[in-house]
Amino acid sequence: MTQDAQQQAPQQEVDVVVVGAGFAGLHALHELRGRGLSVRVLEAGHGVGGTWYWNRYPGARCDVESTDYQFSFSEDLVREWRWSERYPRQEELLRYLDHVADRFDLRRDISLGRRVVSAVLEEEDVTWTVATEQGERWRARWLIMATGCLSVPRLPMVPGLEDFRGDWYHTASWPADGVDFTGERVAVVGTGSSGIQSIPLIAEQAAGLLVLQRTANYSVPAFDHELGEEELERLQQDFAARREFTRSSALGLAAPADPRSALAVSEEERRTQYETRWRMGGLPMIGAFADLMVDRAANETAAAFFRDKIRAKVDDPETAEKLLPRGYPWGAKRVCVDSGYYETFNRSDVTLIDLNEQPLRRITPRGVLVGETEHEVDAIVFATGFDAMTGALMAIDIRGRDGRSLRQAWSAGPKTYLGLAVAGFPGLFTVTGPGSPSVLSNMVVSIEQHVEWIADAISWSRERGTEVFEATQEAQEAWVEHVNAVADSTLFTEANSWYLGANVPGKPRVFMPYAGGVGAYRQKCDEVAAAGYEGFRAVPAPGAERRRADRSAPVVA
Ligand code: N01
Repeated sequence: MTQDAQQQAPQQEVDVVVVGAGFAGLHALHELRGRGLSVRVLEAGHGVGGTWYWNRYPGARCDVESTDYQFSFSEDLVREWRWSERYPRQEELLRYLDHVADRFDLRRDISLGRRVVSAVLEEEDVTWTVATEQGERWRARWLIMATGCLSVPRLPMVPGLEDFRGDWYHTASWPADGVDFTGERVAVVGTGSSGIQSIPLIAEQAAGLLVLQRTANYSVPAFDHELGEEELERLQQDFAARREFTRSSALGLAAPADPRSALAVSEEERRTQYETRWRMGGLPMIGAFADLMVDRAANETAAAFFRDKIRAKVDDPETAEKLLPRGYPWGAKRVCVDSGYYETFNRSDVTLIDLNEQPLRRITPRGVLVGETEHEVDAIVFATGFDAMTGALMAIDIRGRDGRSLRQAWSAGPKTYLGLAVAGFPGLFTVTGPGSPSVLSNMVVSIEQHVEWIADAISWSRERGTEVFEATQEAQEAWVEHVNAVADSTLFTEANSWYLGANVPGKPRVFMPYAGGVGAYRQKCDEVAAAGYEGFRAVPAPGAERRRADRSAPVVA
């Protein structure tokens, strides 16, 4: 639809427009509706679920344990939902989110298949007009961008894809009815979390698999298992205490981080600690010692442990050497969690190609040209990641004060106050935005904290008759400086990761998430609220008094 046609489209009015119906959007709708606000959720997908709606590739599952990766806002929901495995599969997460949408009668306020293309502030009465590609326009005082951090898939800039005669897929926009690779020769490009999860399963099905690796990653085994009745019962009973713990933890995970330095213990003790954490499976490895992400020597002890593990798992020493991560600190790229990834390279029908030795030059009609060799394949899977954290926001033409766009405001990298608000964009909030712990944390814990904080802020503002508030430039500058200072004190900035936007050509190199920890961040947000939303200024919104008088009694969902 053209911009002119969009401007002509009839307008509907609500208190809040929420963009996205994943974990964040669903929770925002439930929370705000419960406070008596009218809400419309606009979702591009044809179902709810966000990341779990799109990422249907084989082996897709969460690397946070199921009991910790669920909503806590309803004790009944926690009691009712029976997780089947330690790490939830995509199908189960999607079923869970569908259940949440039904259980809390959320669907009546969600419009599916609506891609938001613009959000324009009308400064005079401080309202947002949000337009969809499908031709609707919604007006709202408040705009909540629950657009996800990893929701804009990236294809590599390799020539020739349009000539490829086989089928190709991106892990993050996988066909809903699945793909059958039986009898096919398949190439997977990319060895981040999505590649590492899908490669073992694709290898099992395909007639042959080529793995095209540019950067080897550190991966820890999941040691996944089905949850028996007894274990599930115990986890459910412990849920409240676990969640309380995660809220003040560094990463939003239930496994306590060890406060010791990796360098303060003997080699034997260190080895025992790594071995214990390794056997716990999954992300608790990150908390093995306190200084792994701030001290290069400490970090190297973890890297060496991983190298030994990889060598022990892979039969062919040459392949094992290629799989060893090099040139960046352990953990500076997202640590992956796998089930049988390294072991897959012991199969005779799986070949690892190191693109550092020979580059991927082009896609040909019959396959991939690596160096001077053409490898014929029937299908290509791109596990090549996302335009992370800012991609979904930049894809929308968001215009704040003086018609200034978010793209302009963030041309040198994202700038936010607390990862929640942007100066010059009154009434707009981002959930798990840049400048908040976000992708460095258990997303559900961070999403809940953000949604509840935003809902409190909106309630507070409405009670005072201001209706809208806006981050000040000074508060934003100070927060950005703090976020950068914390990042600079870590090893995160030493890898070319998507945390820094390094995977997207031309994207400003800025470390986007806040590395100060979930607990410390929550405390800061709470202090800001307790001080009357320090760093925000009230924006008088004409019509606020009238609108409040018109409002019907709160609806309790
Ligand atoms: O994406 P990635 P992802 N030629 O960006 C390679 C979350 N997640 O979808 O590192 C060749 O990590 C690229 O190589 P390099 C999780 O937060 C979670 O796997 O740029 N290769 C890299 O190997 C995760 O971190 C879960 O050198 C190219 C890969 O593609 C995030 O999503 C599961 C290339 C991309 O890896 C993103 O993970 C899945 C090119 N031109 C995802 N361009 C769980 O919960 C890129 N690559 C478990």
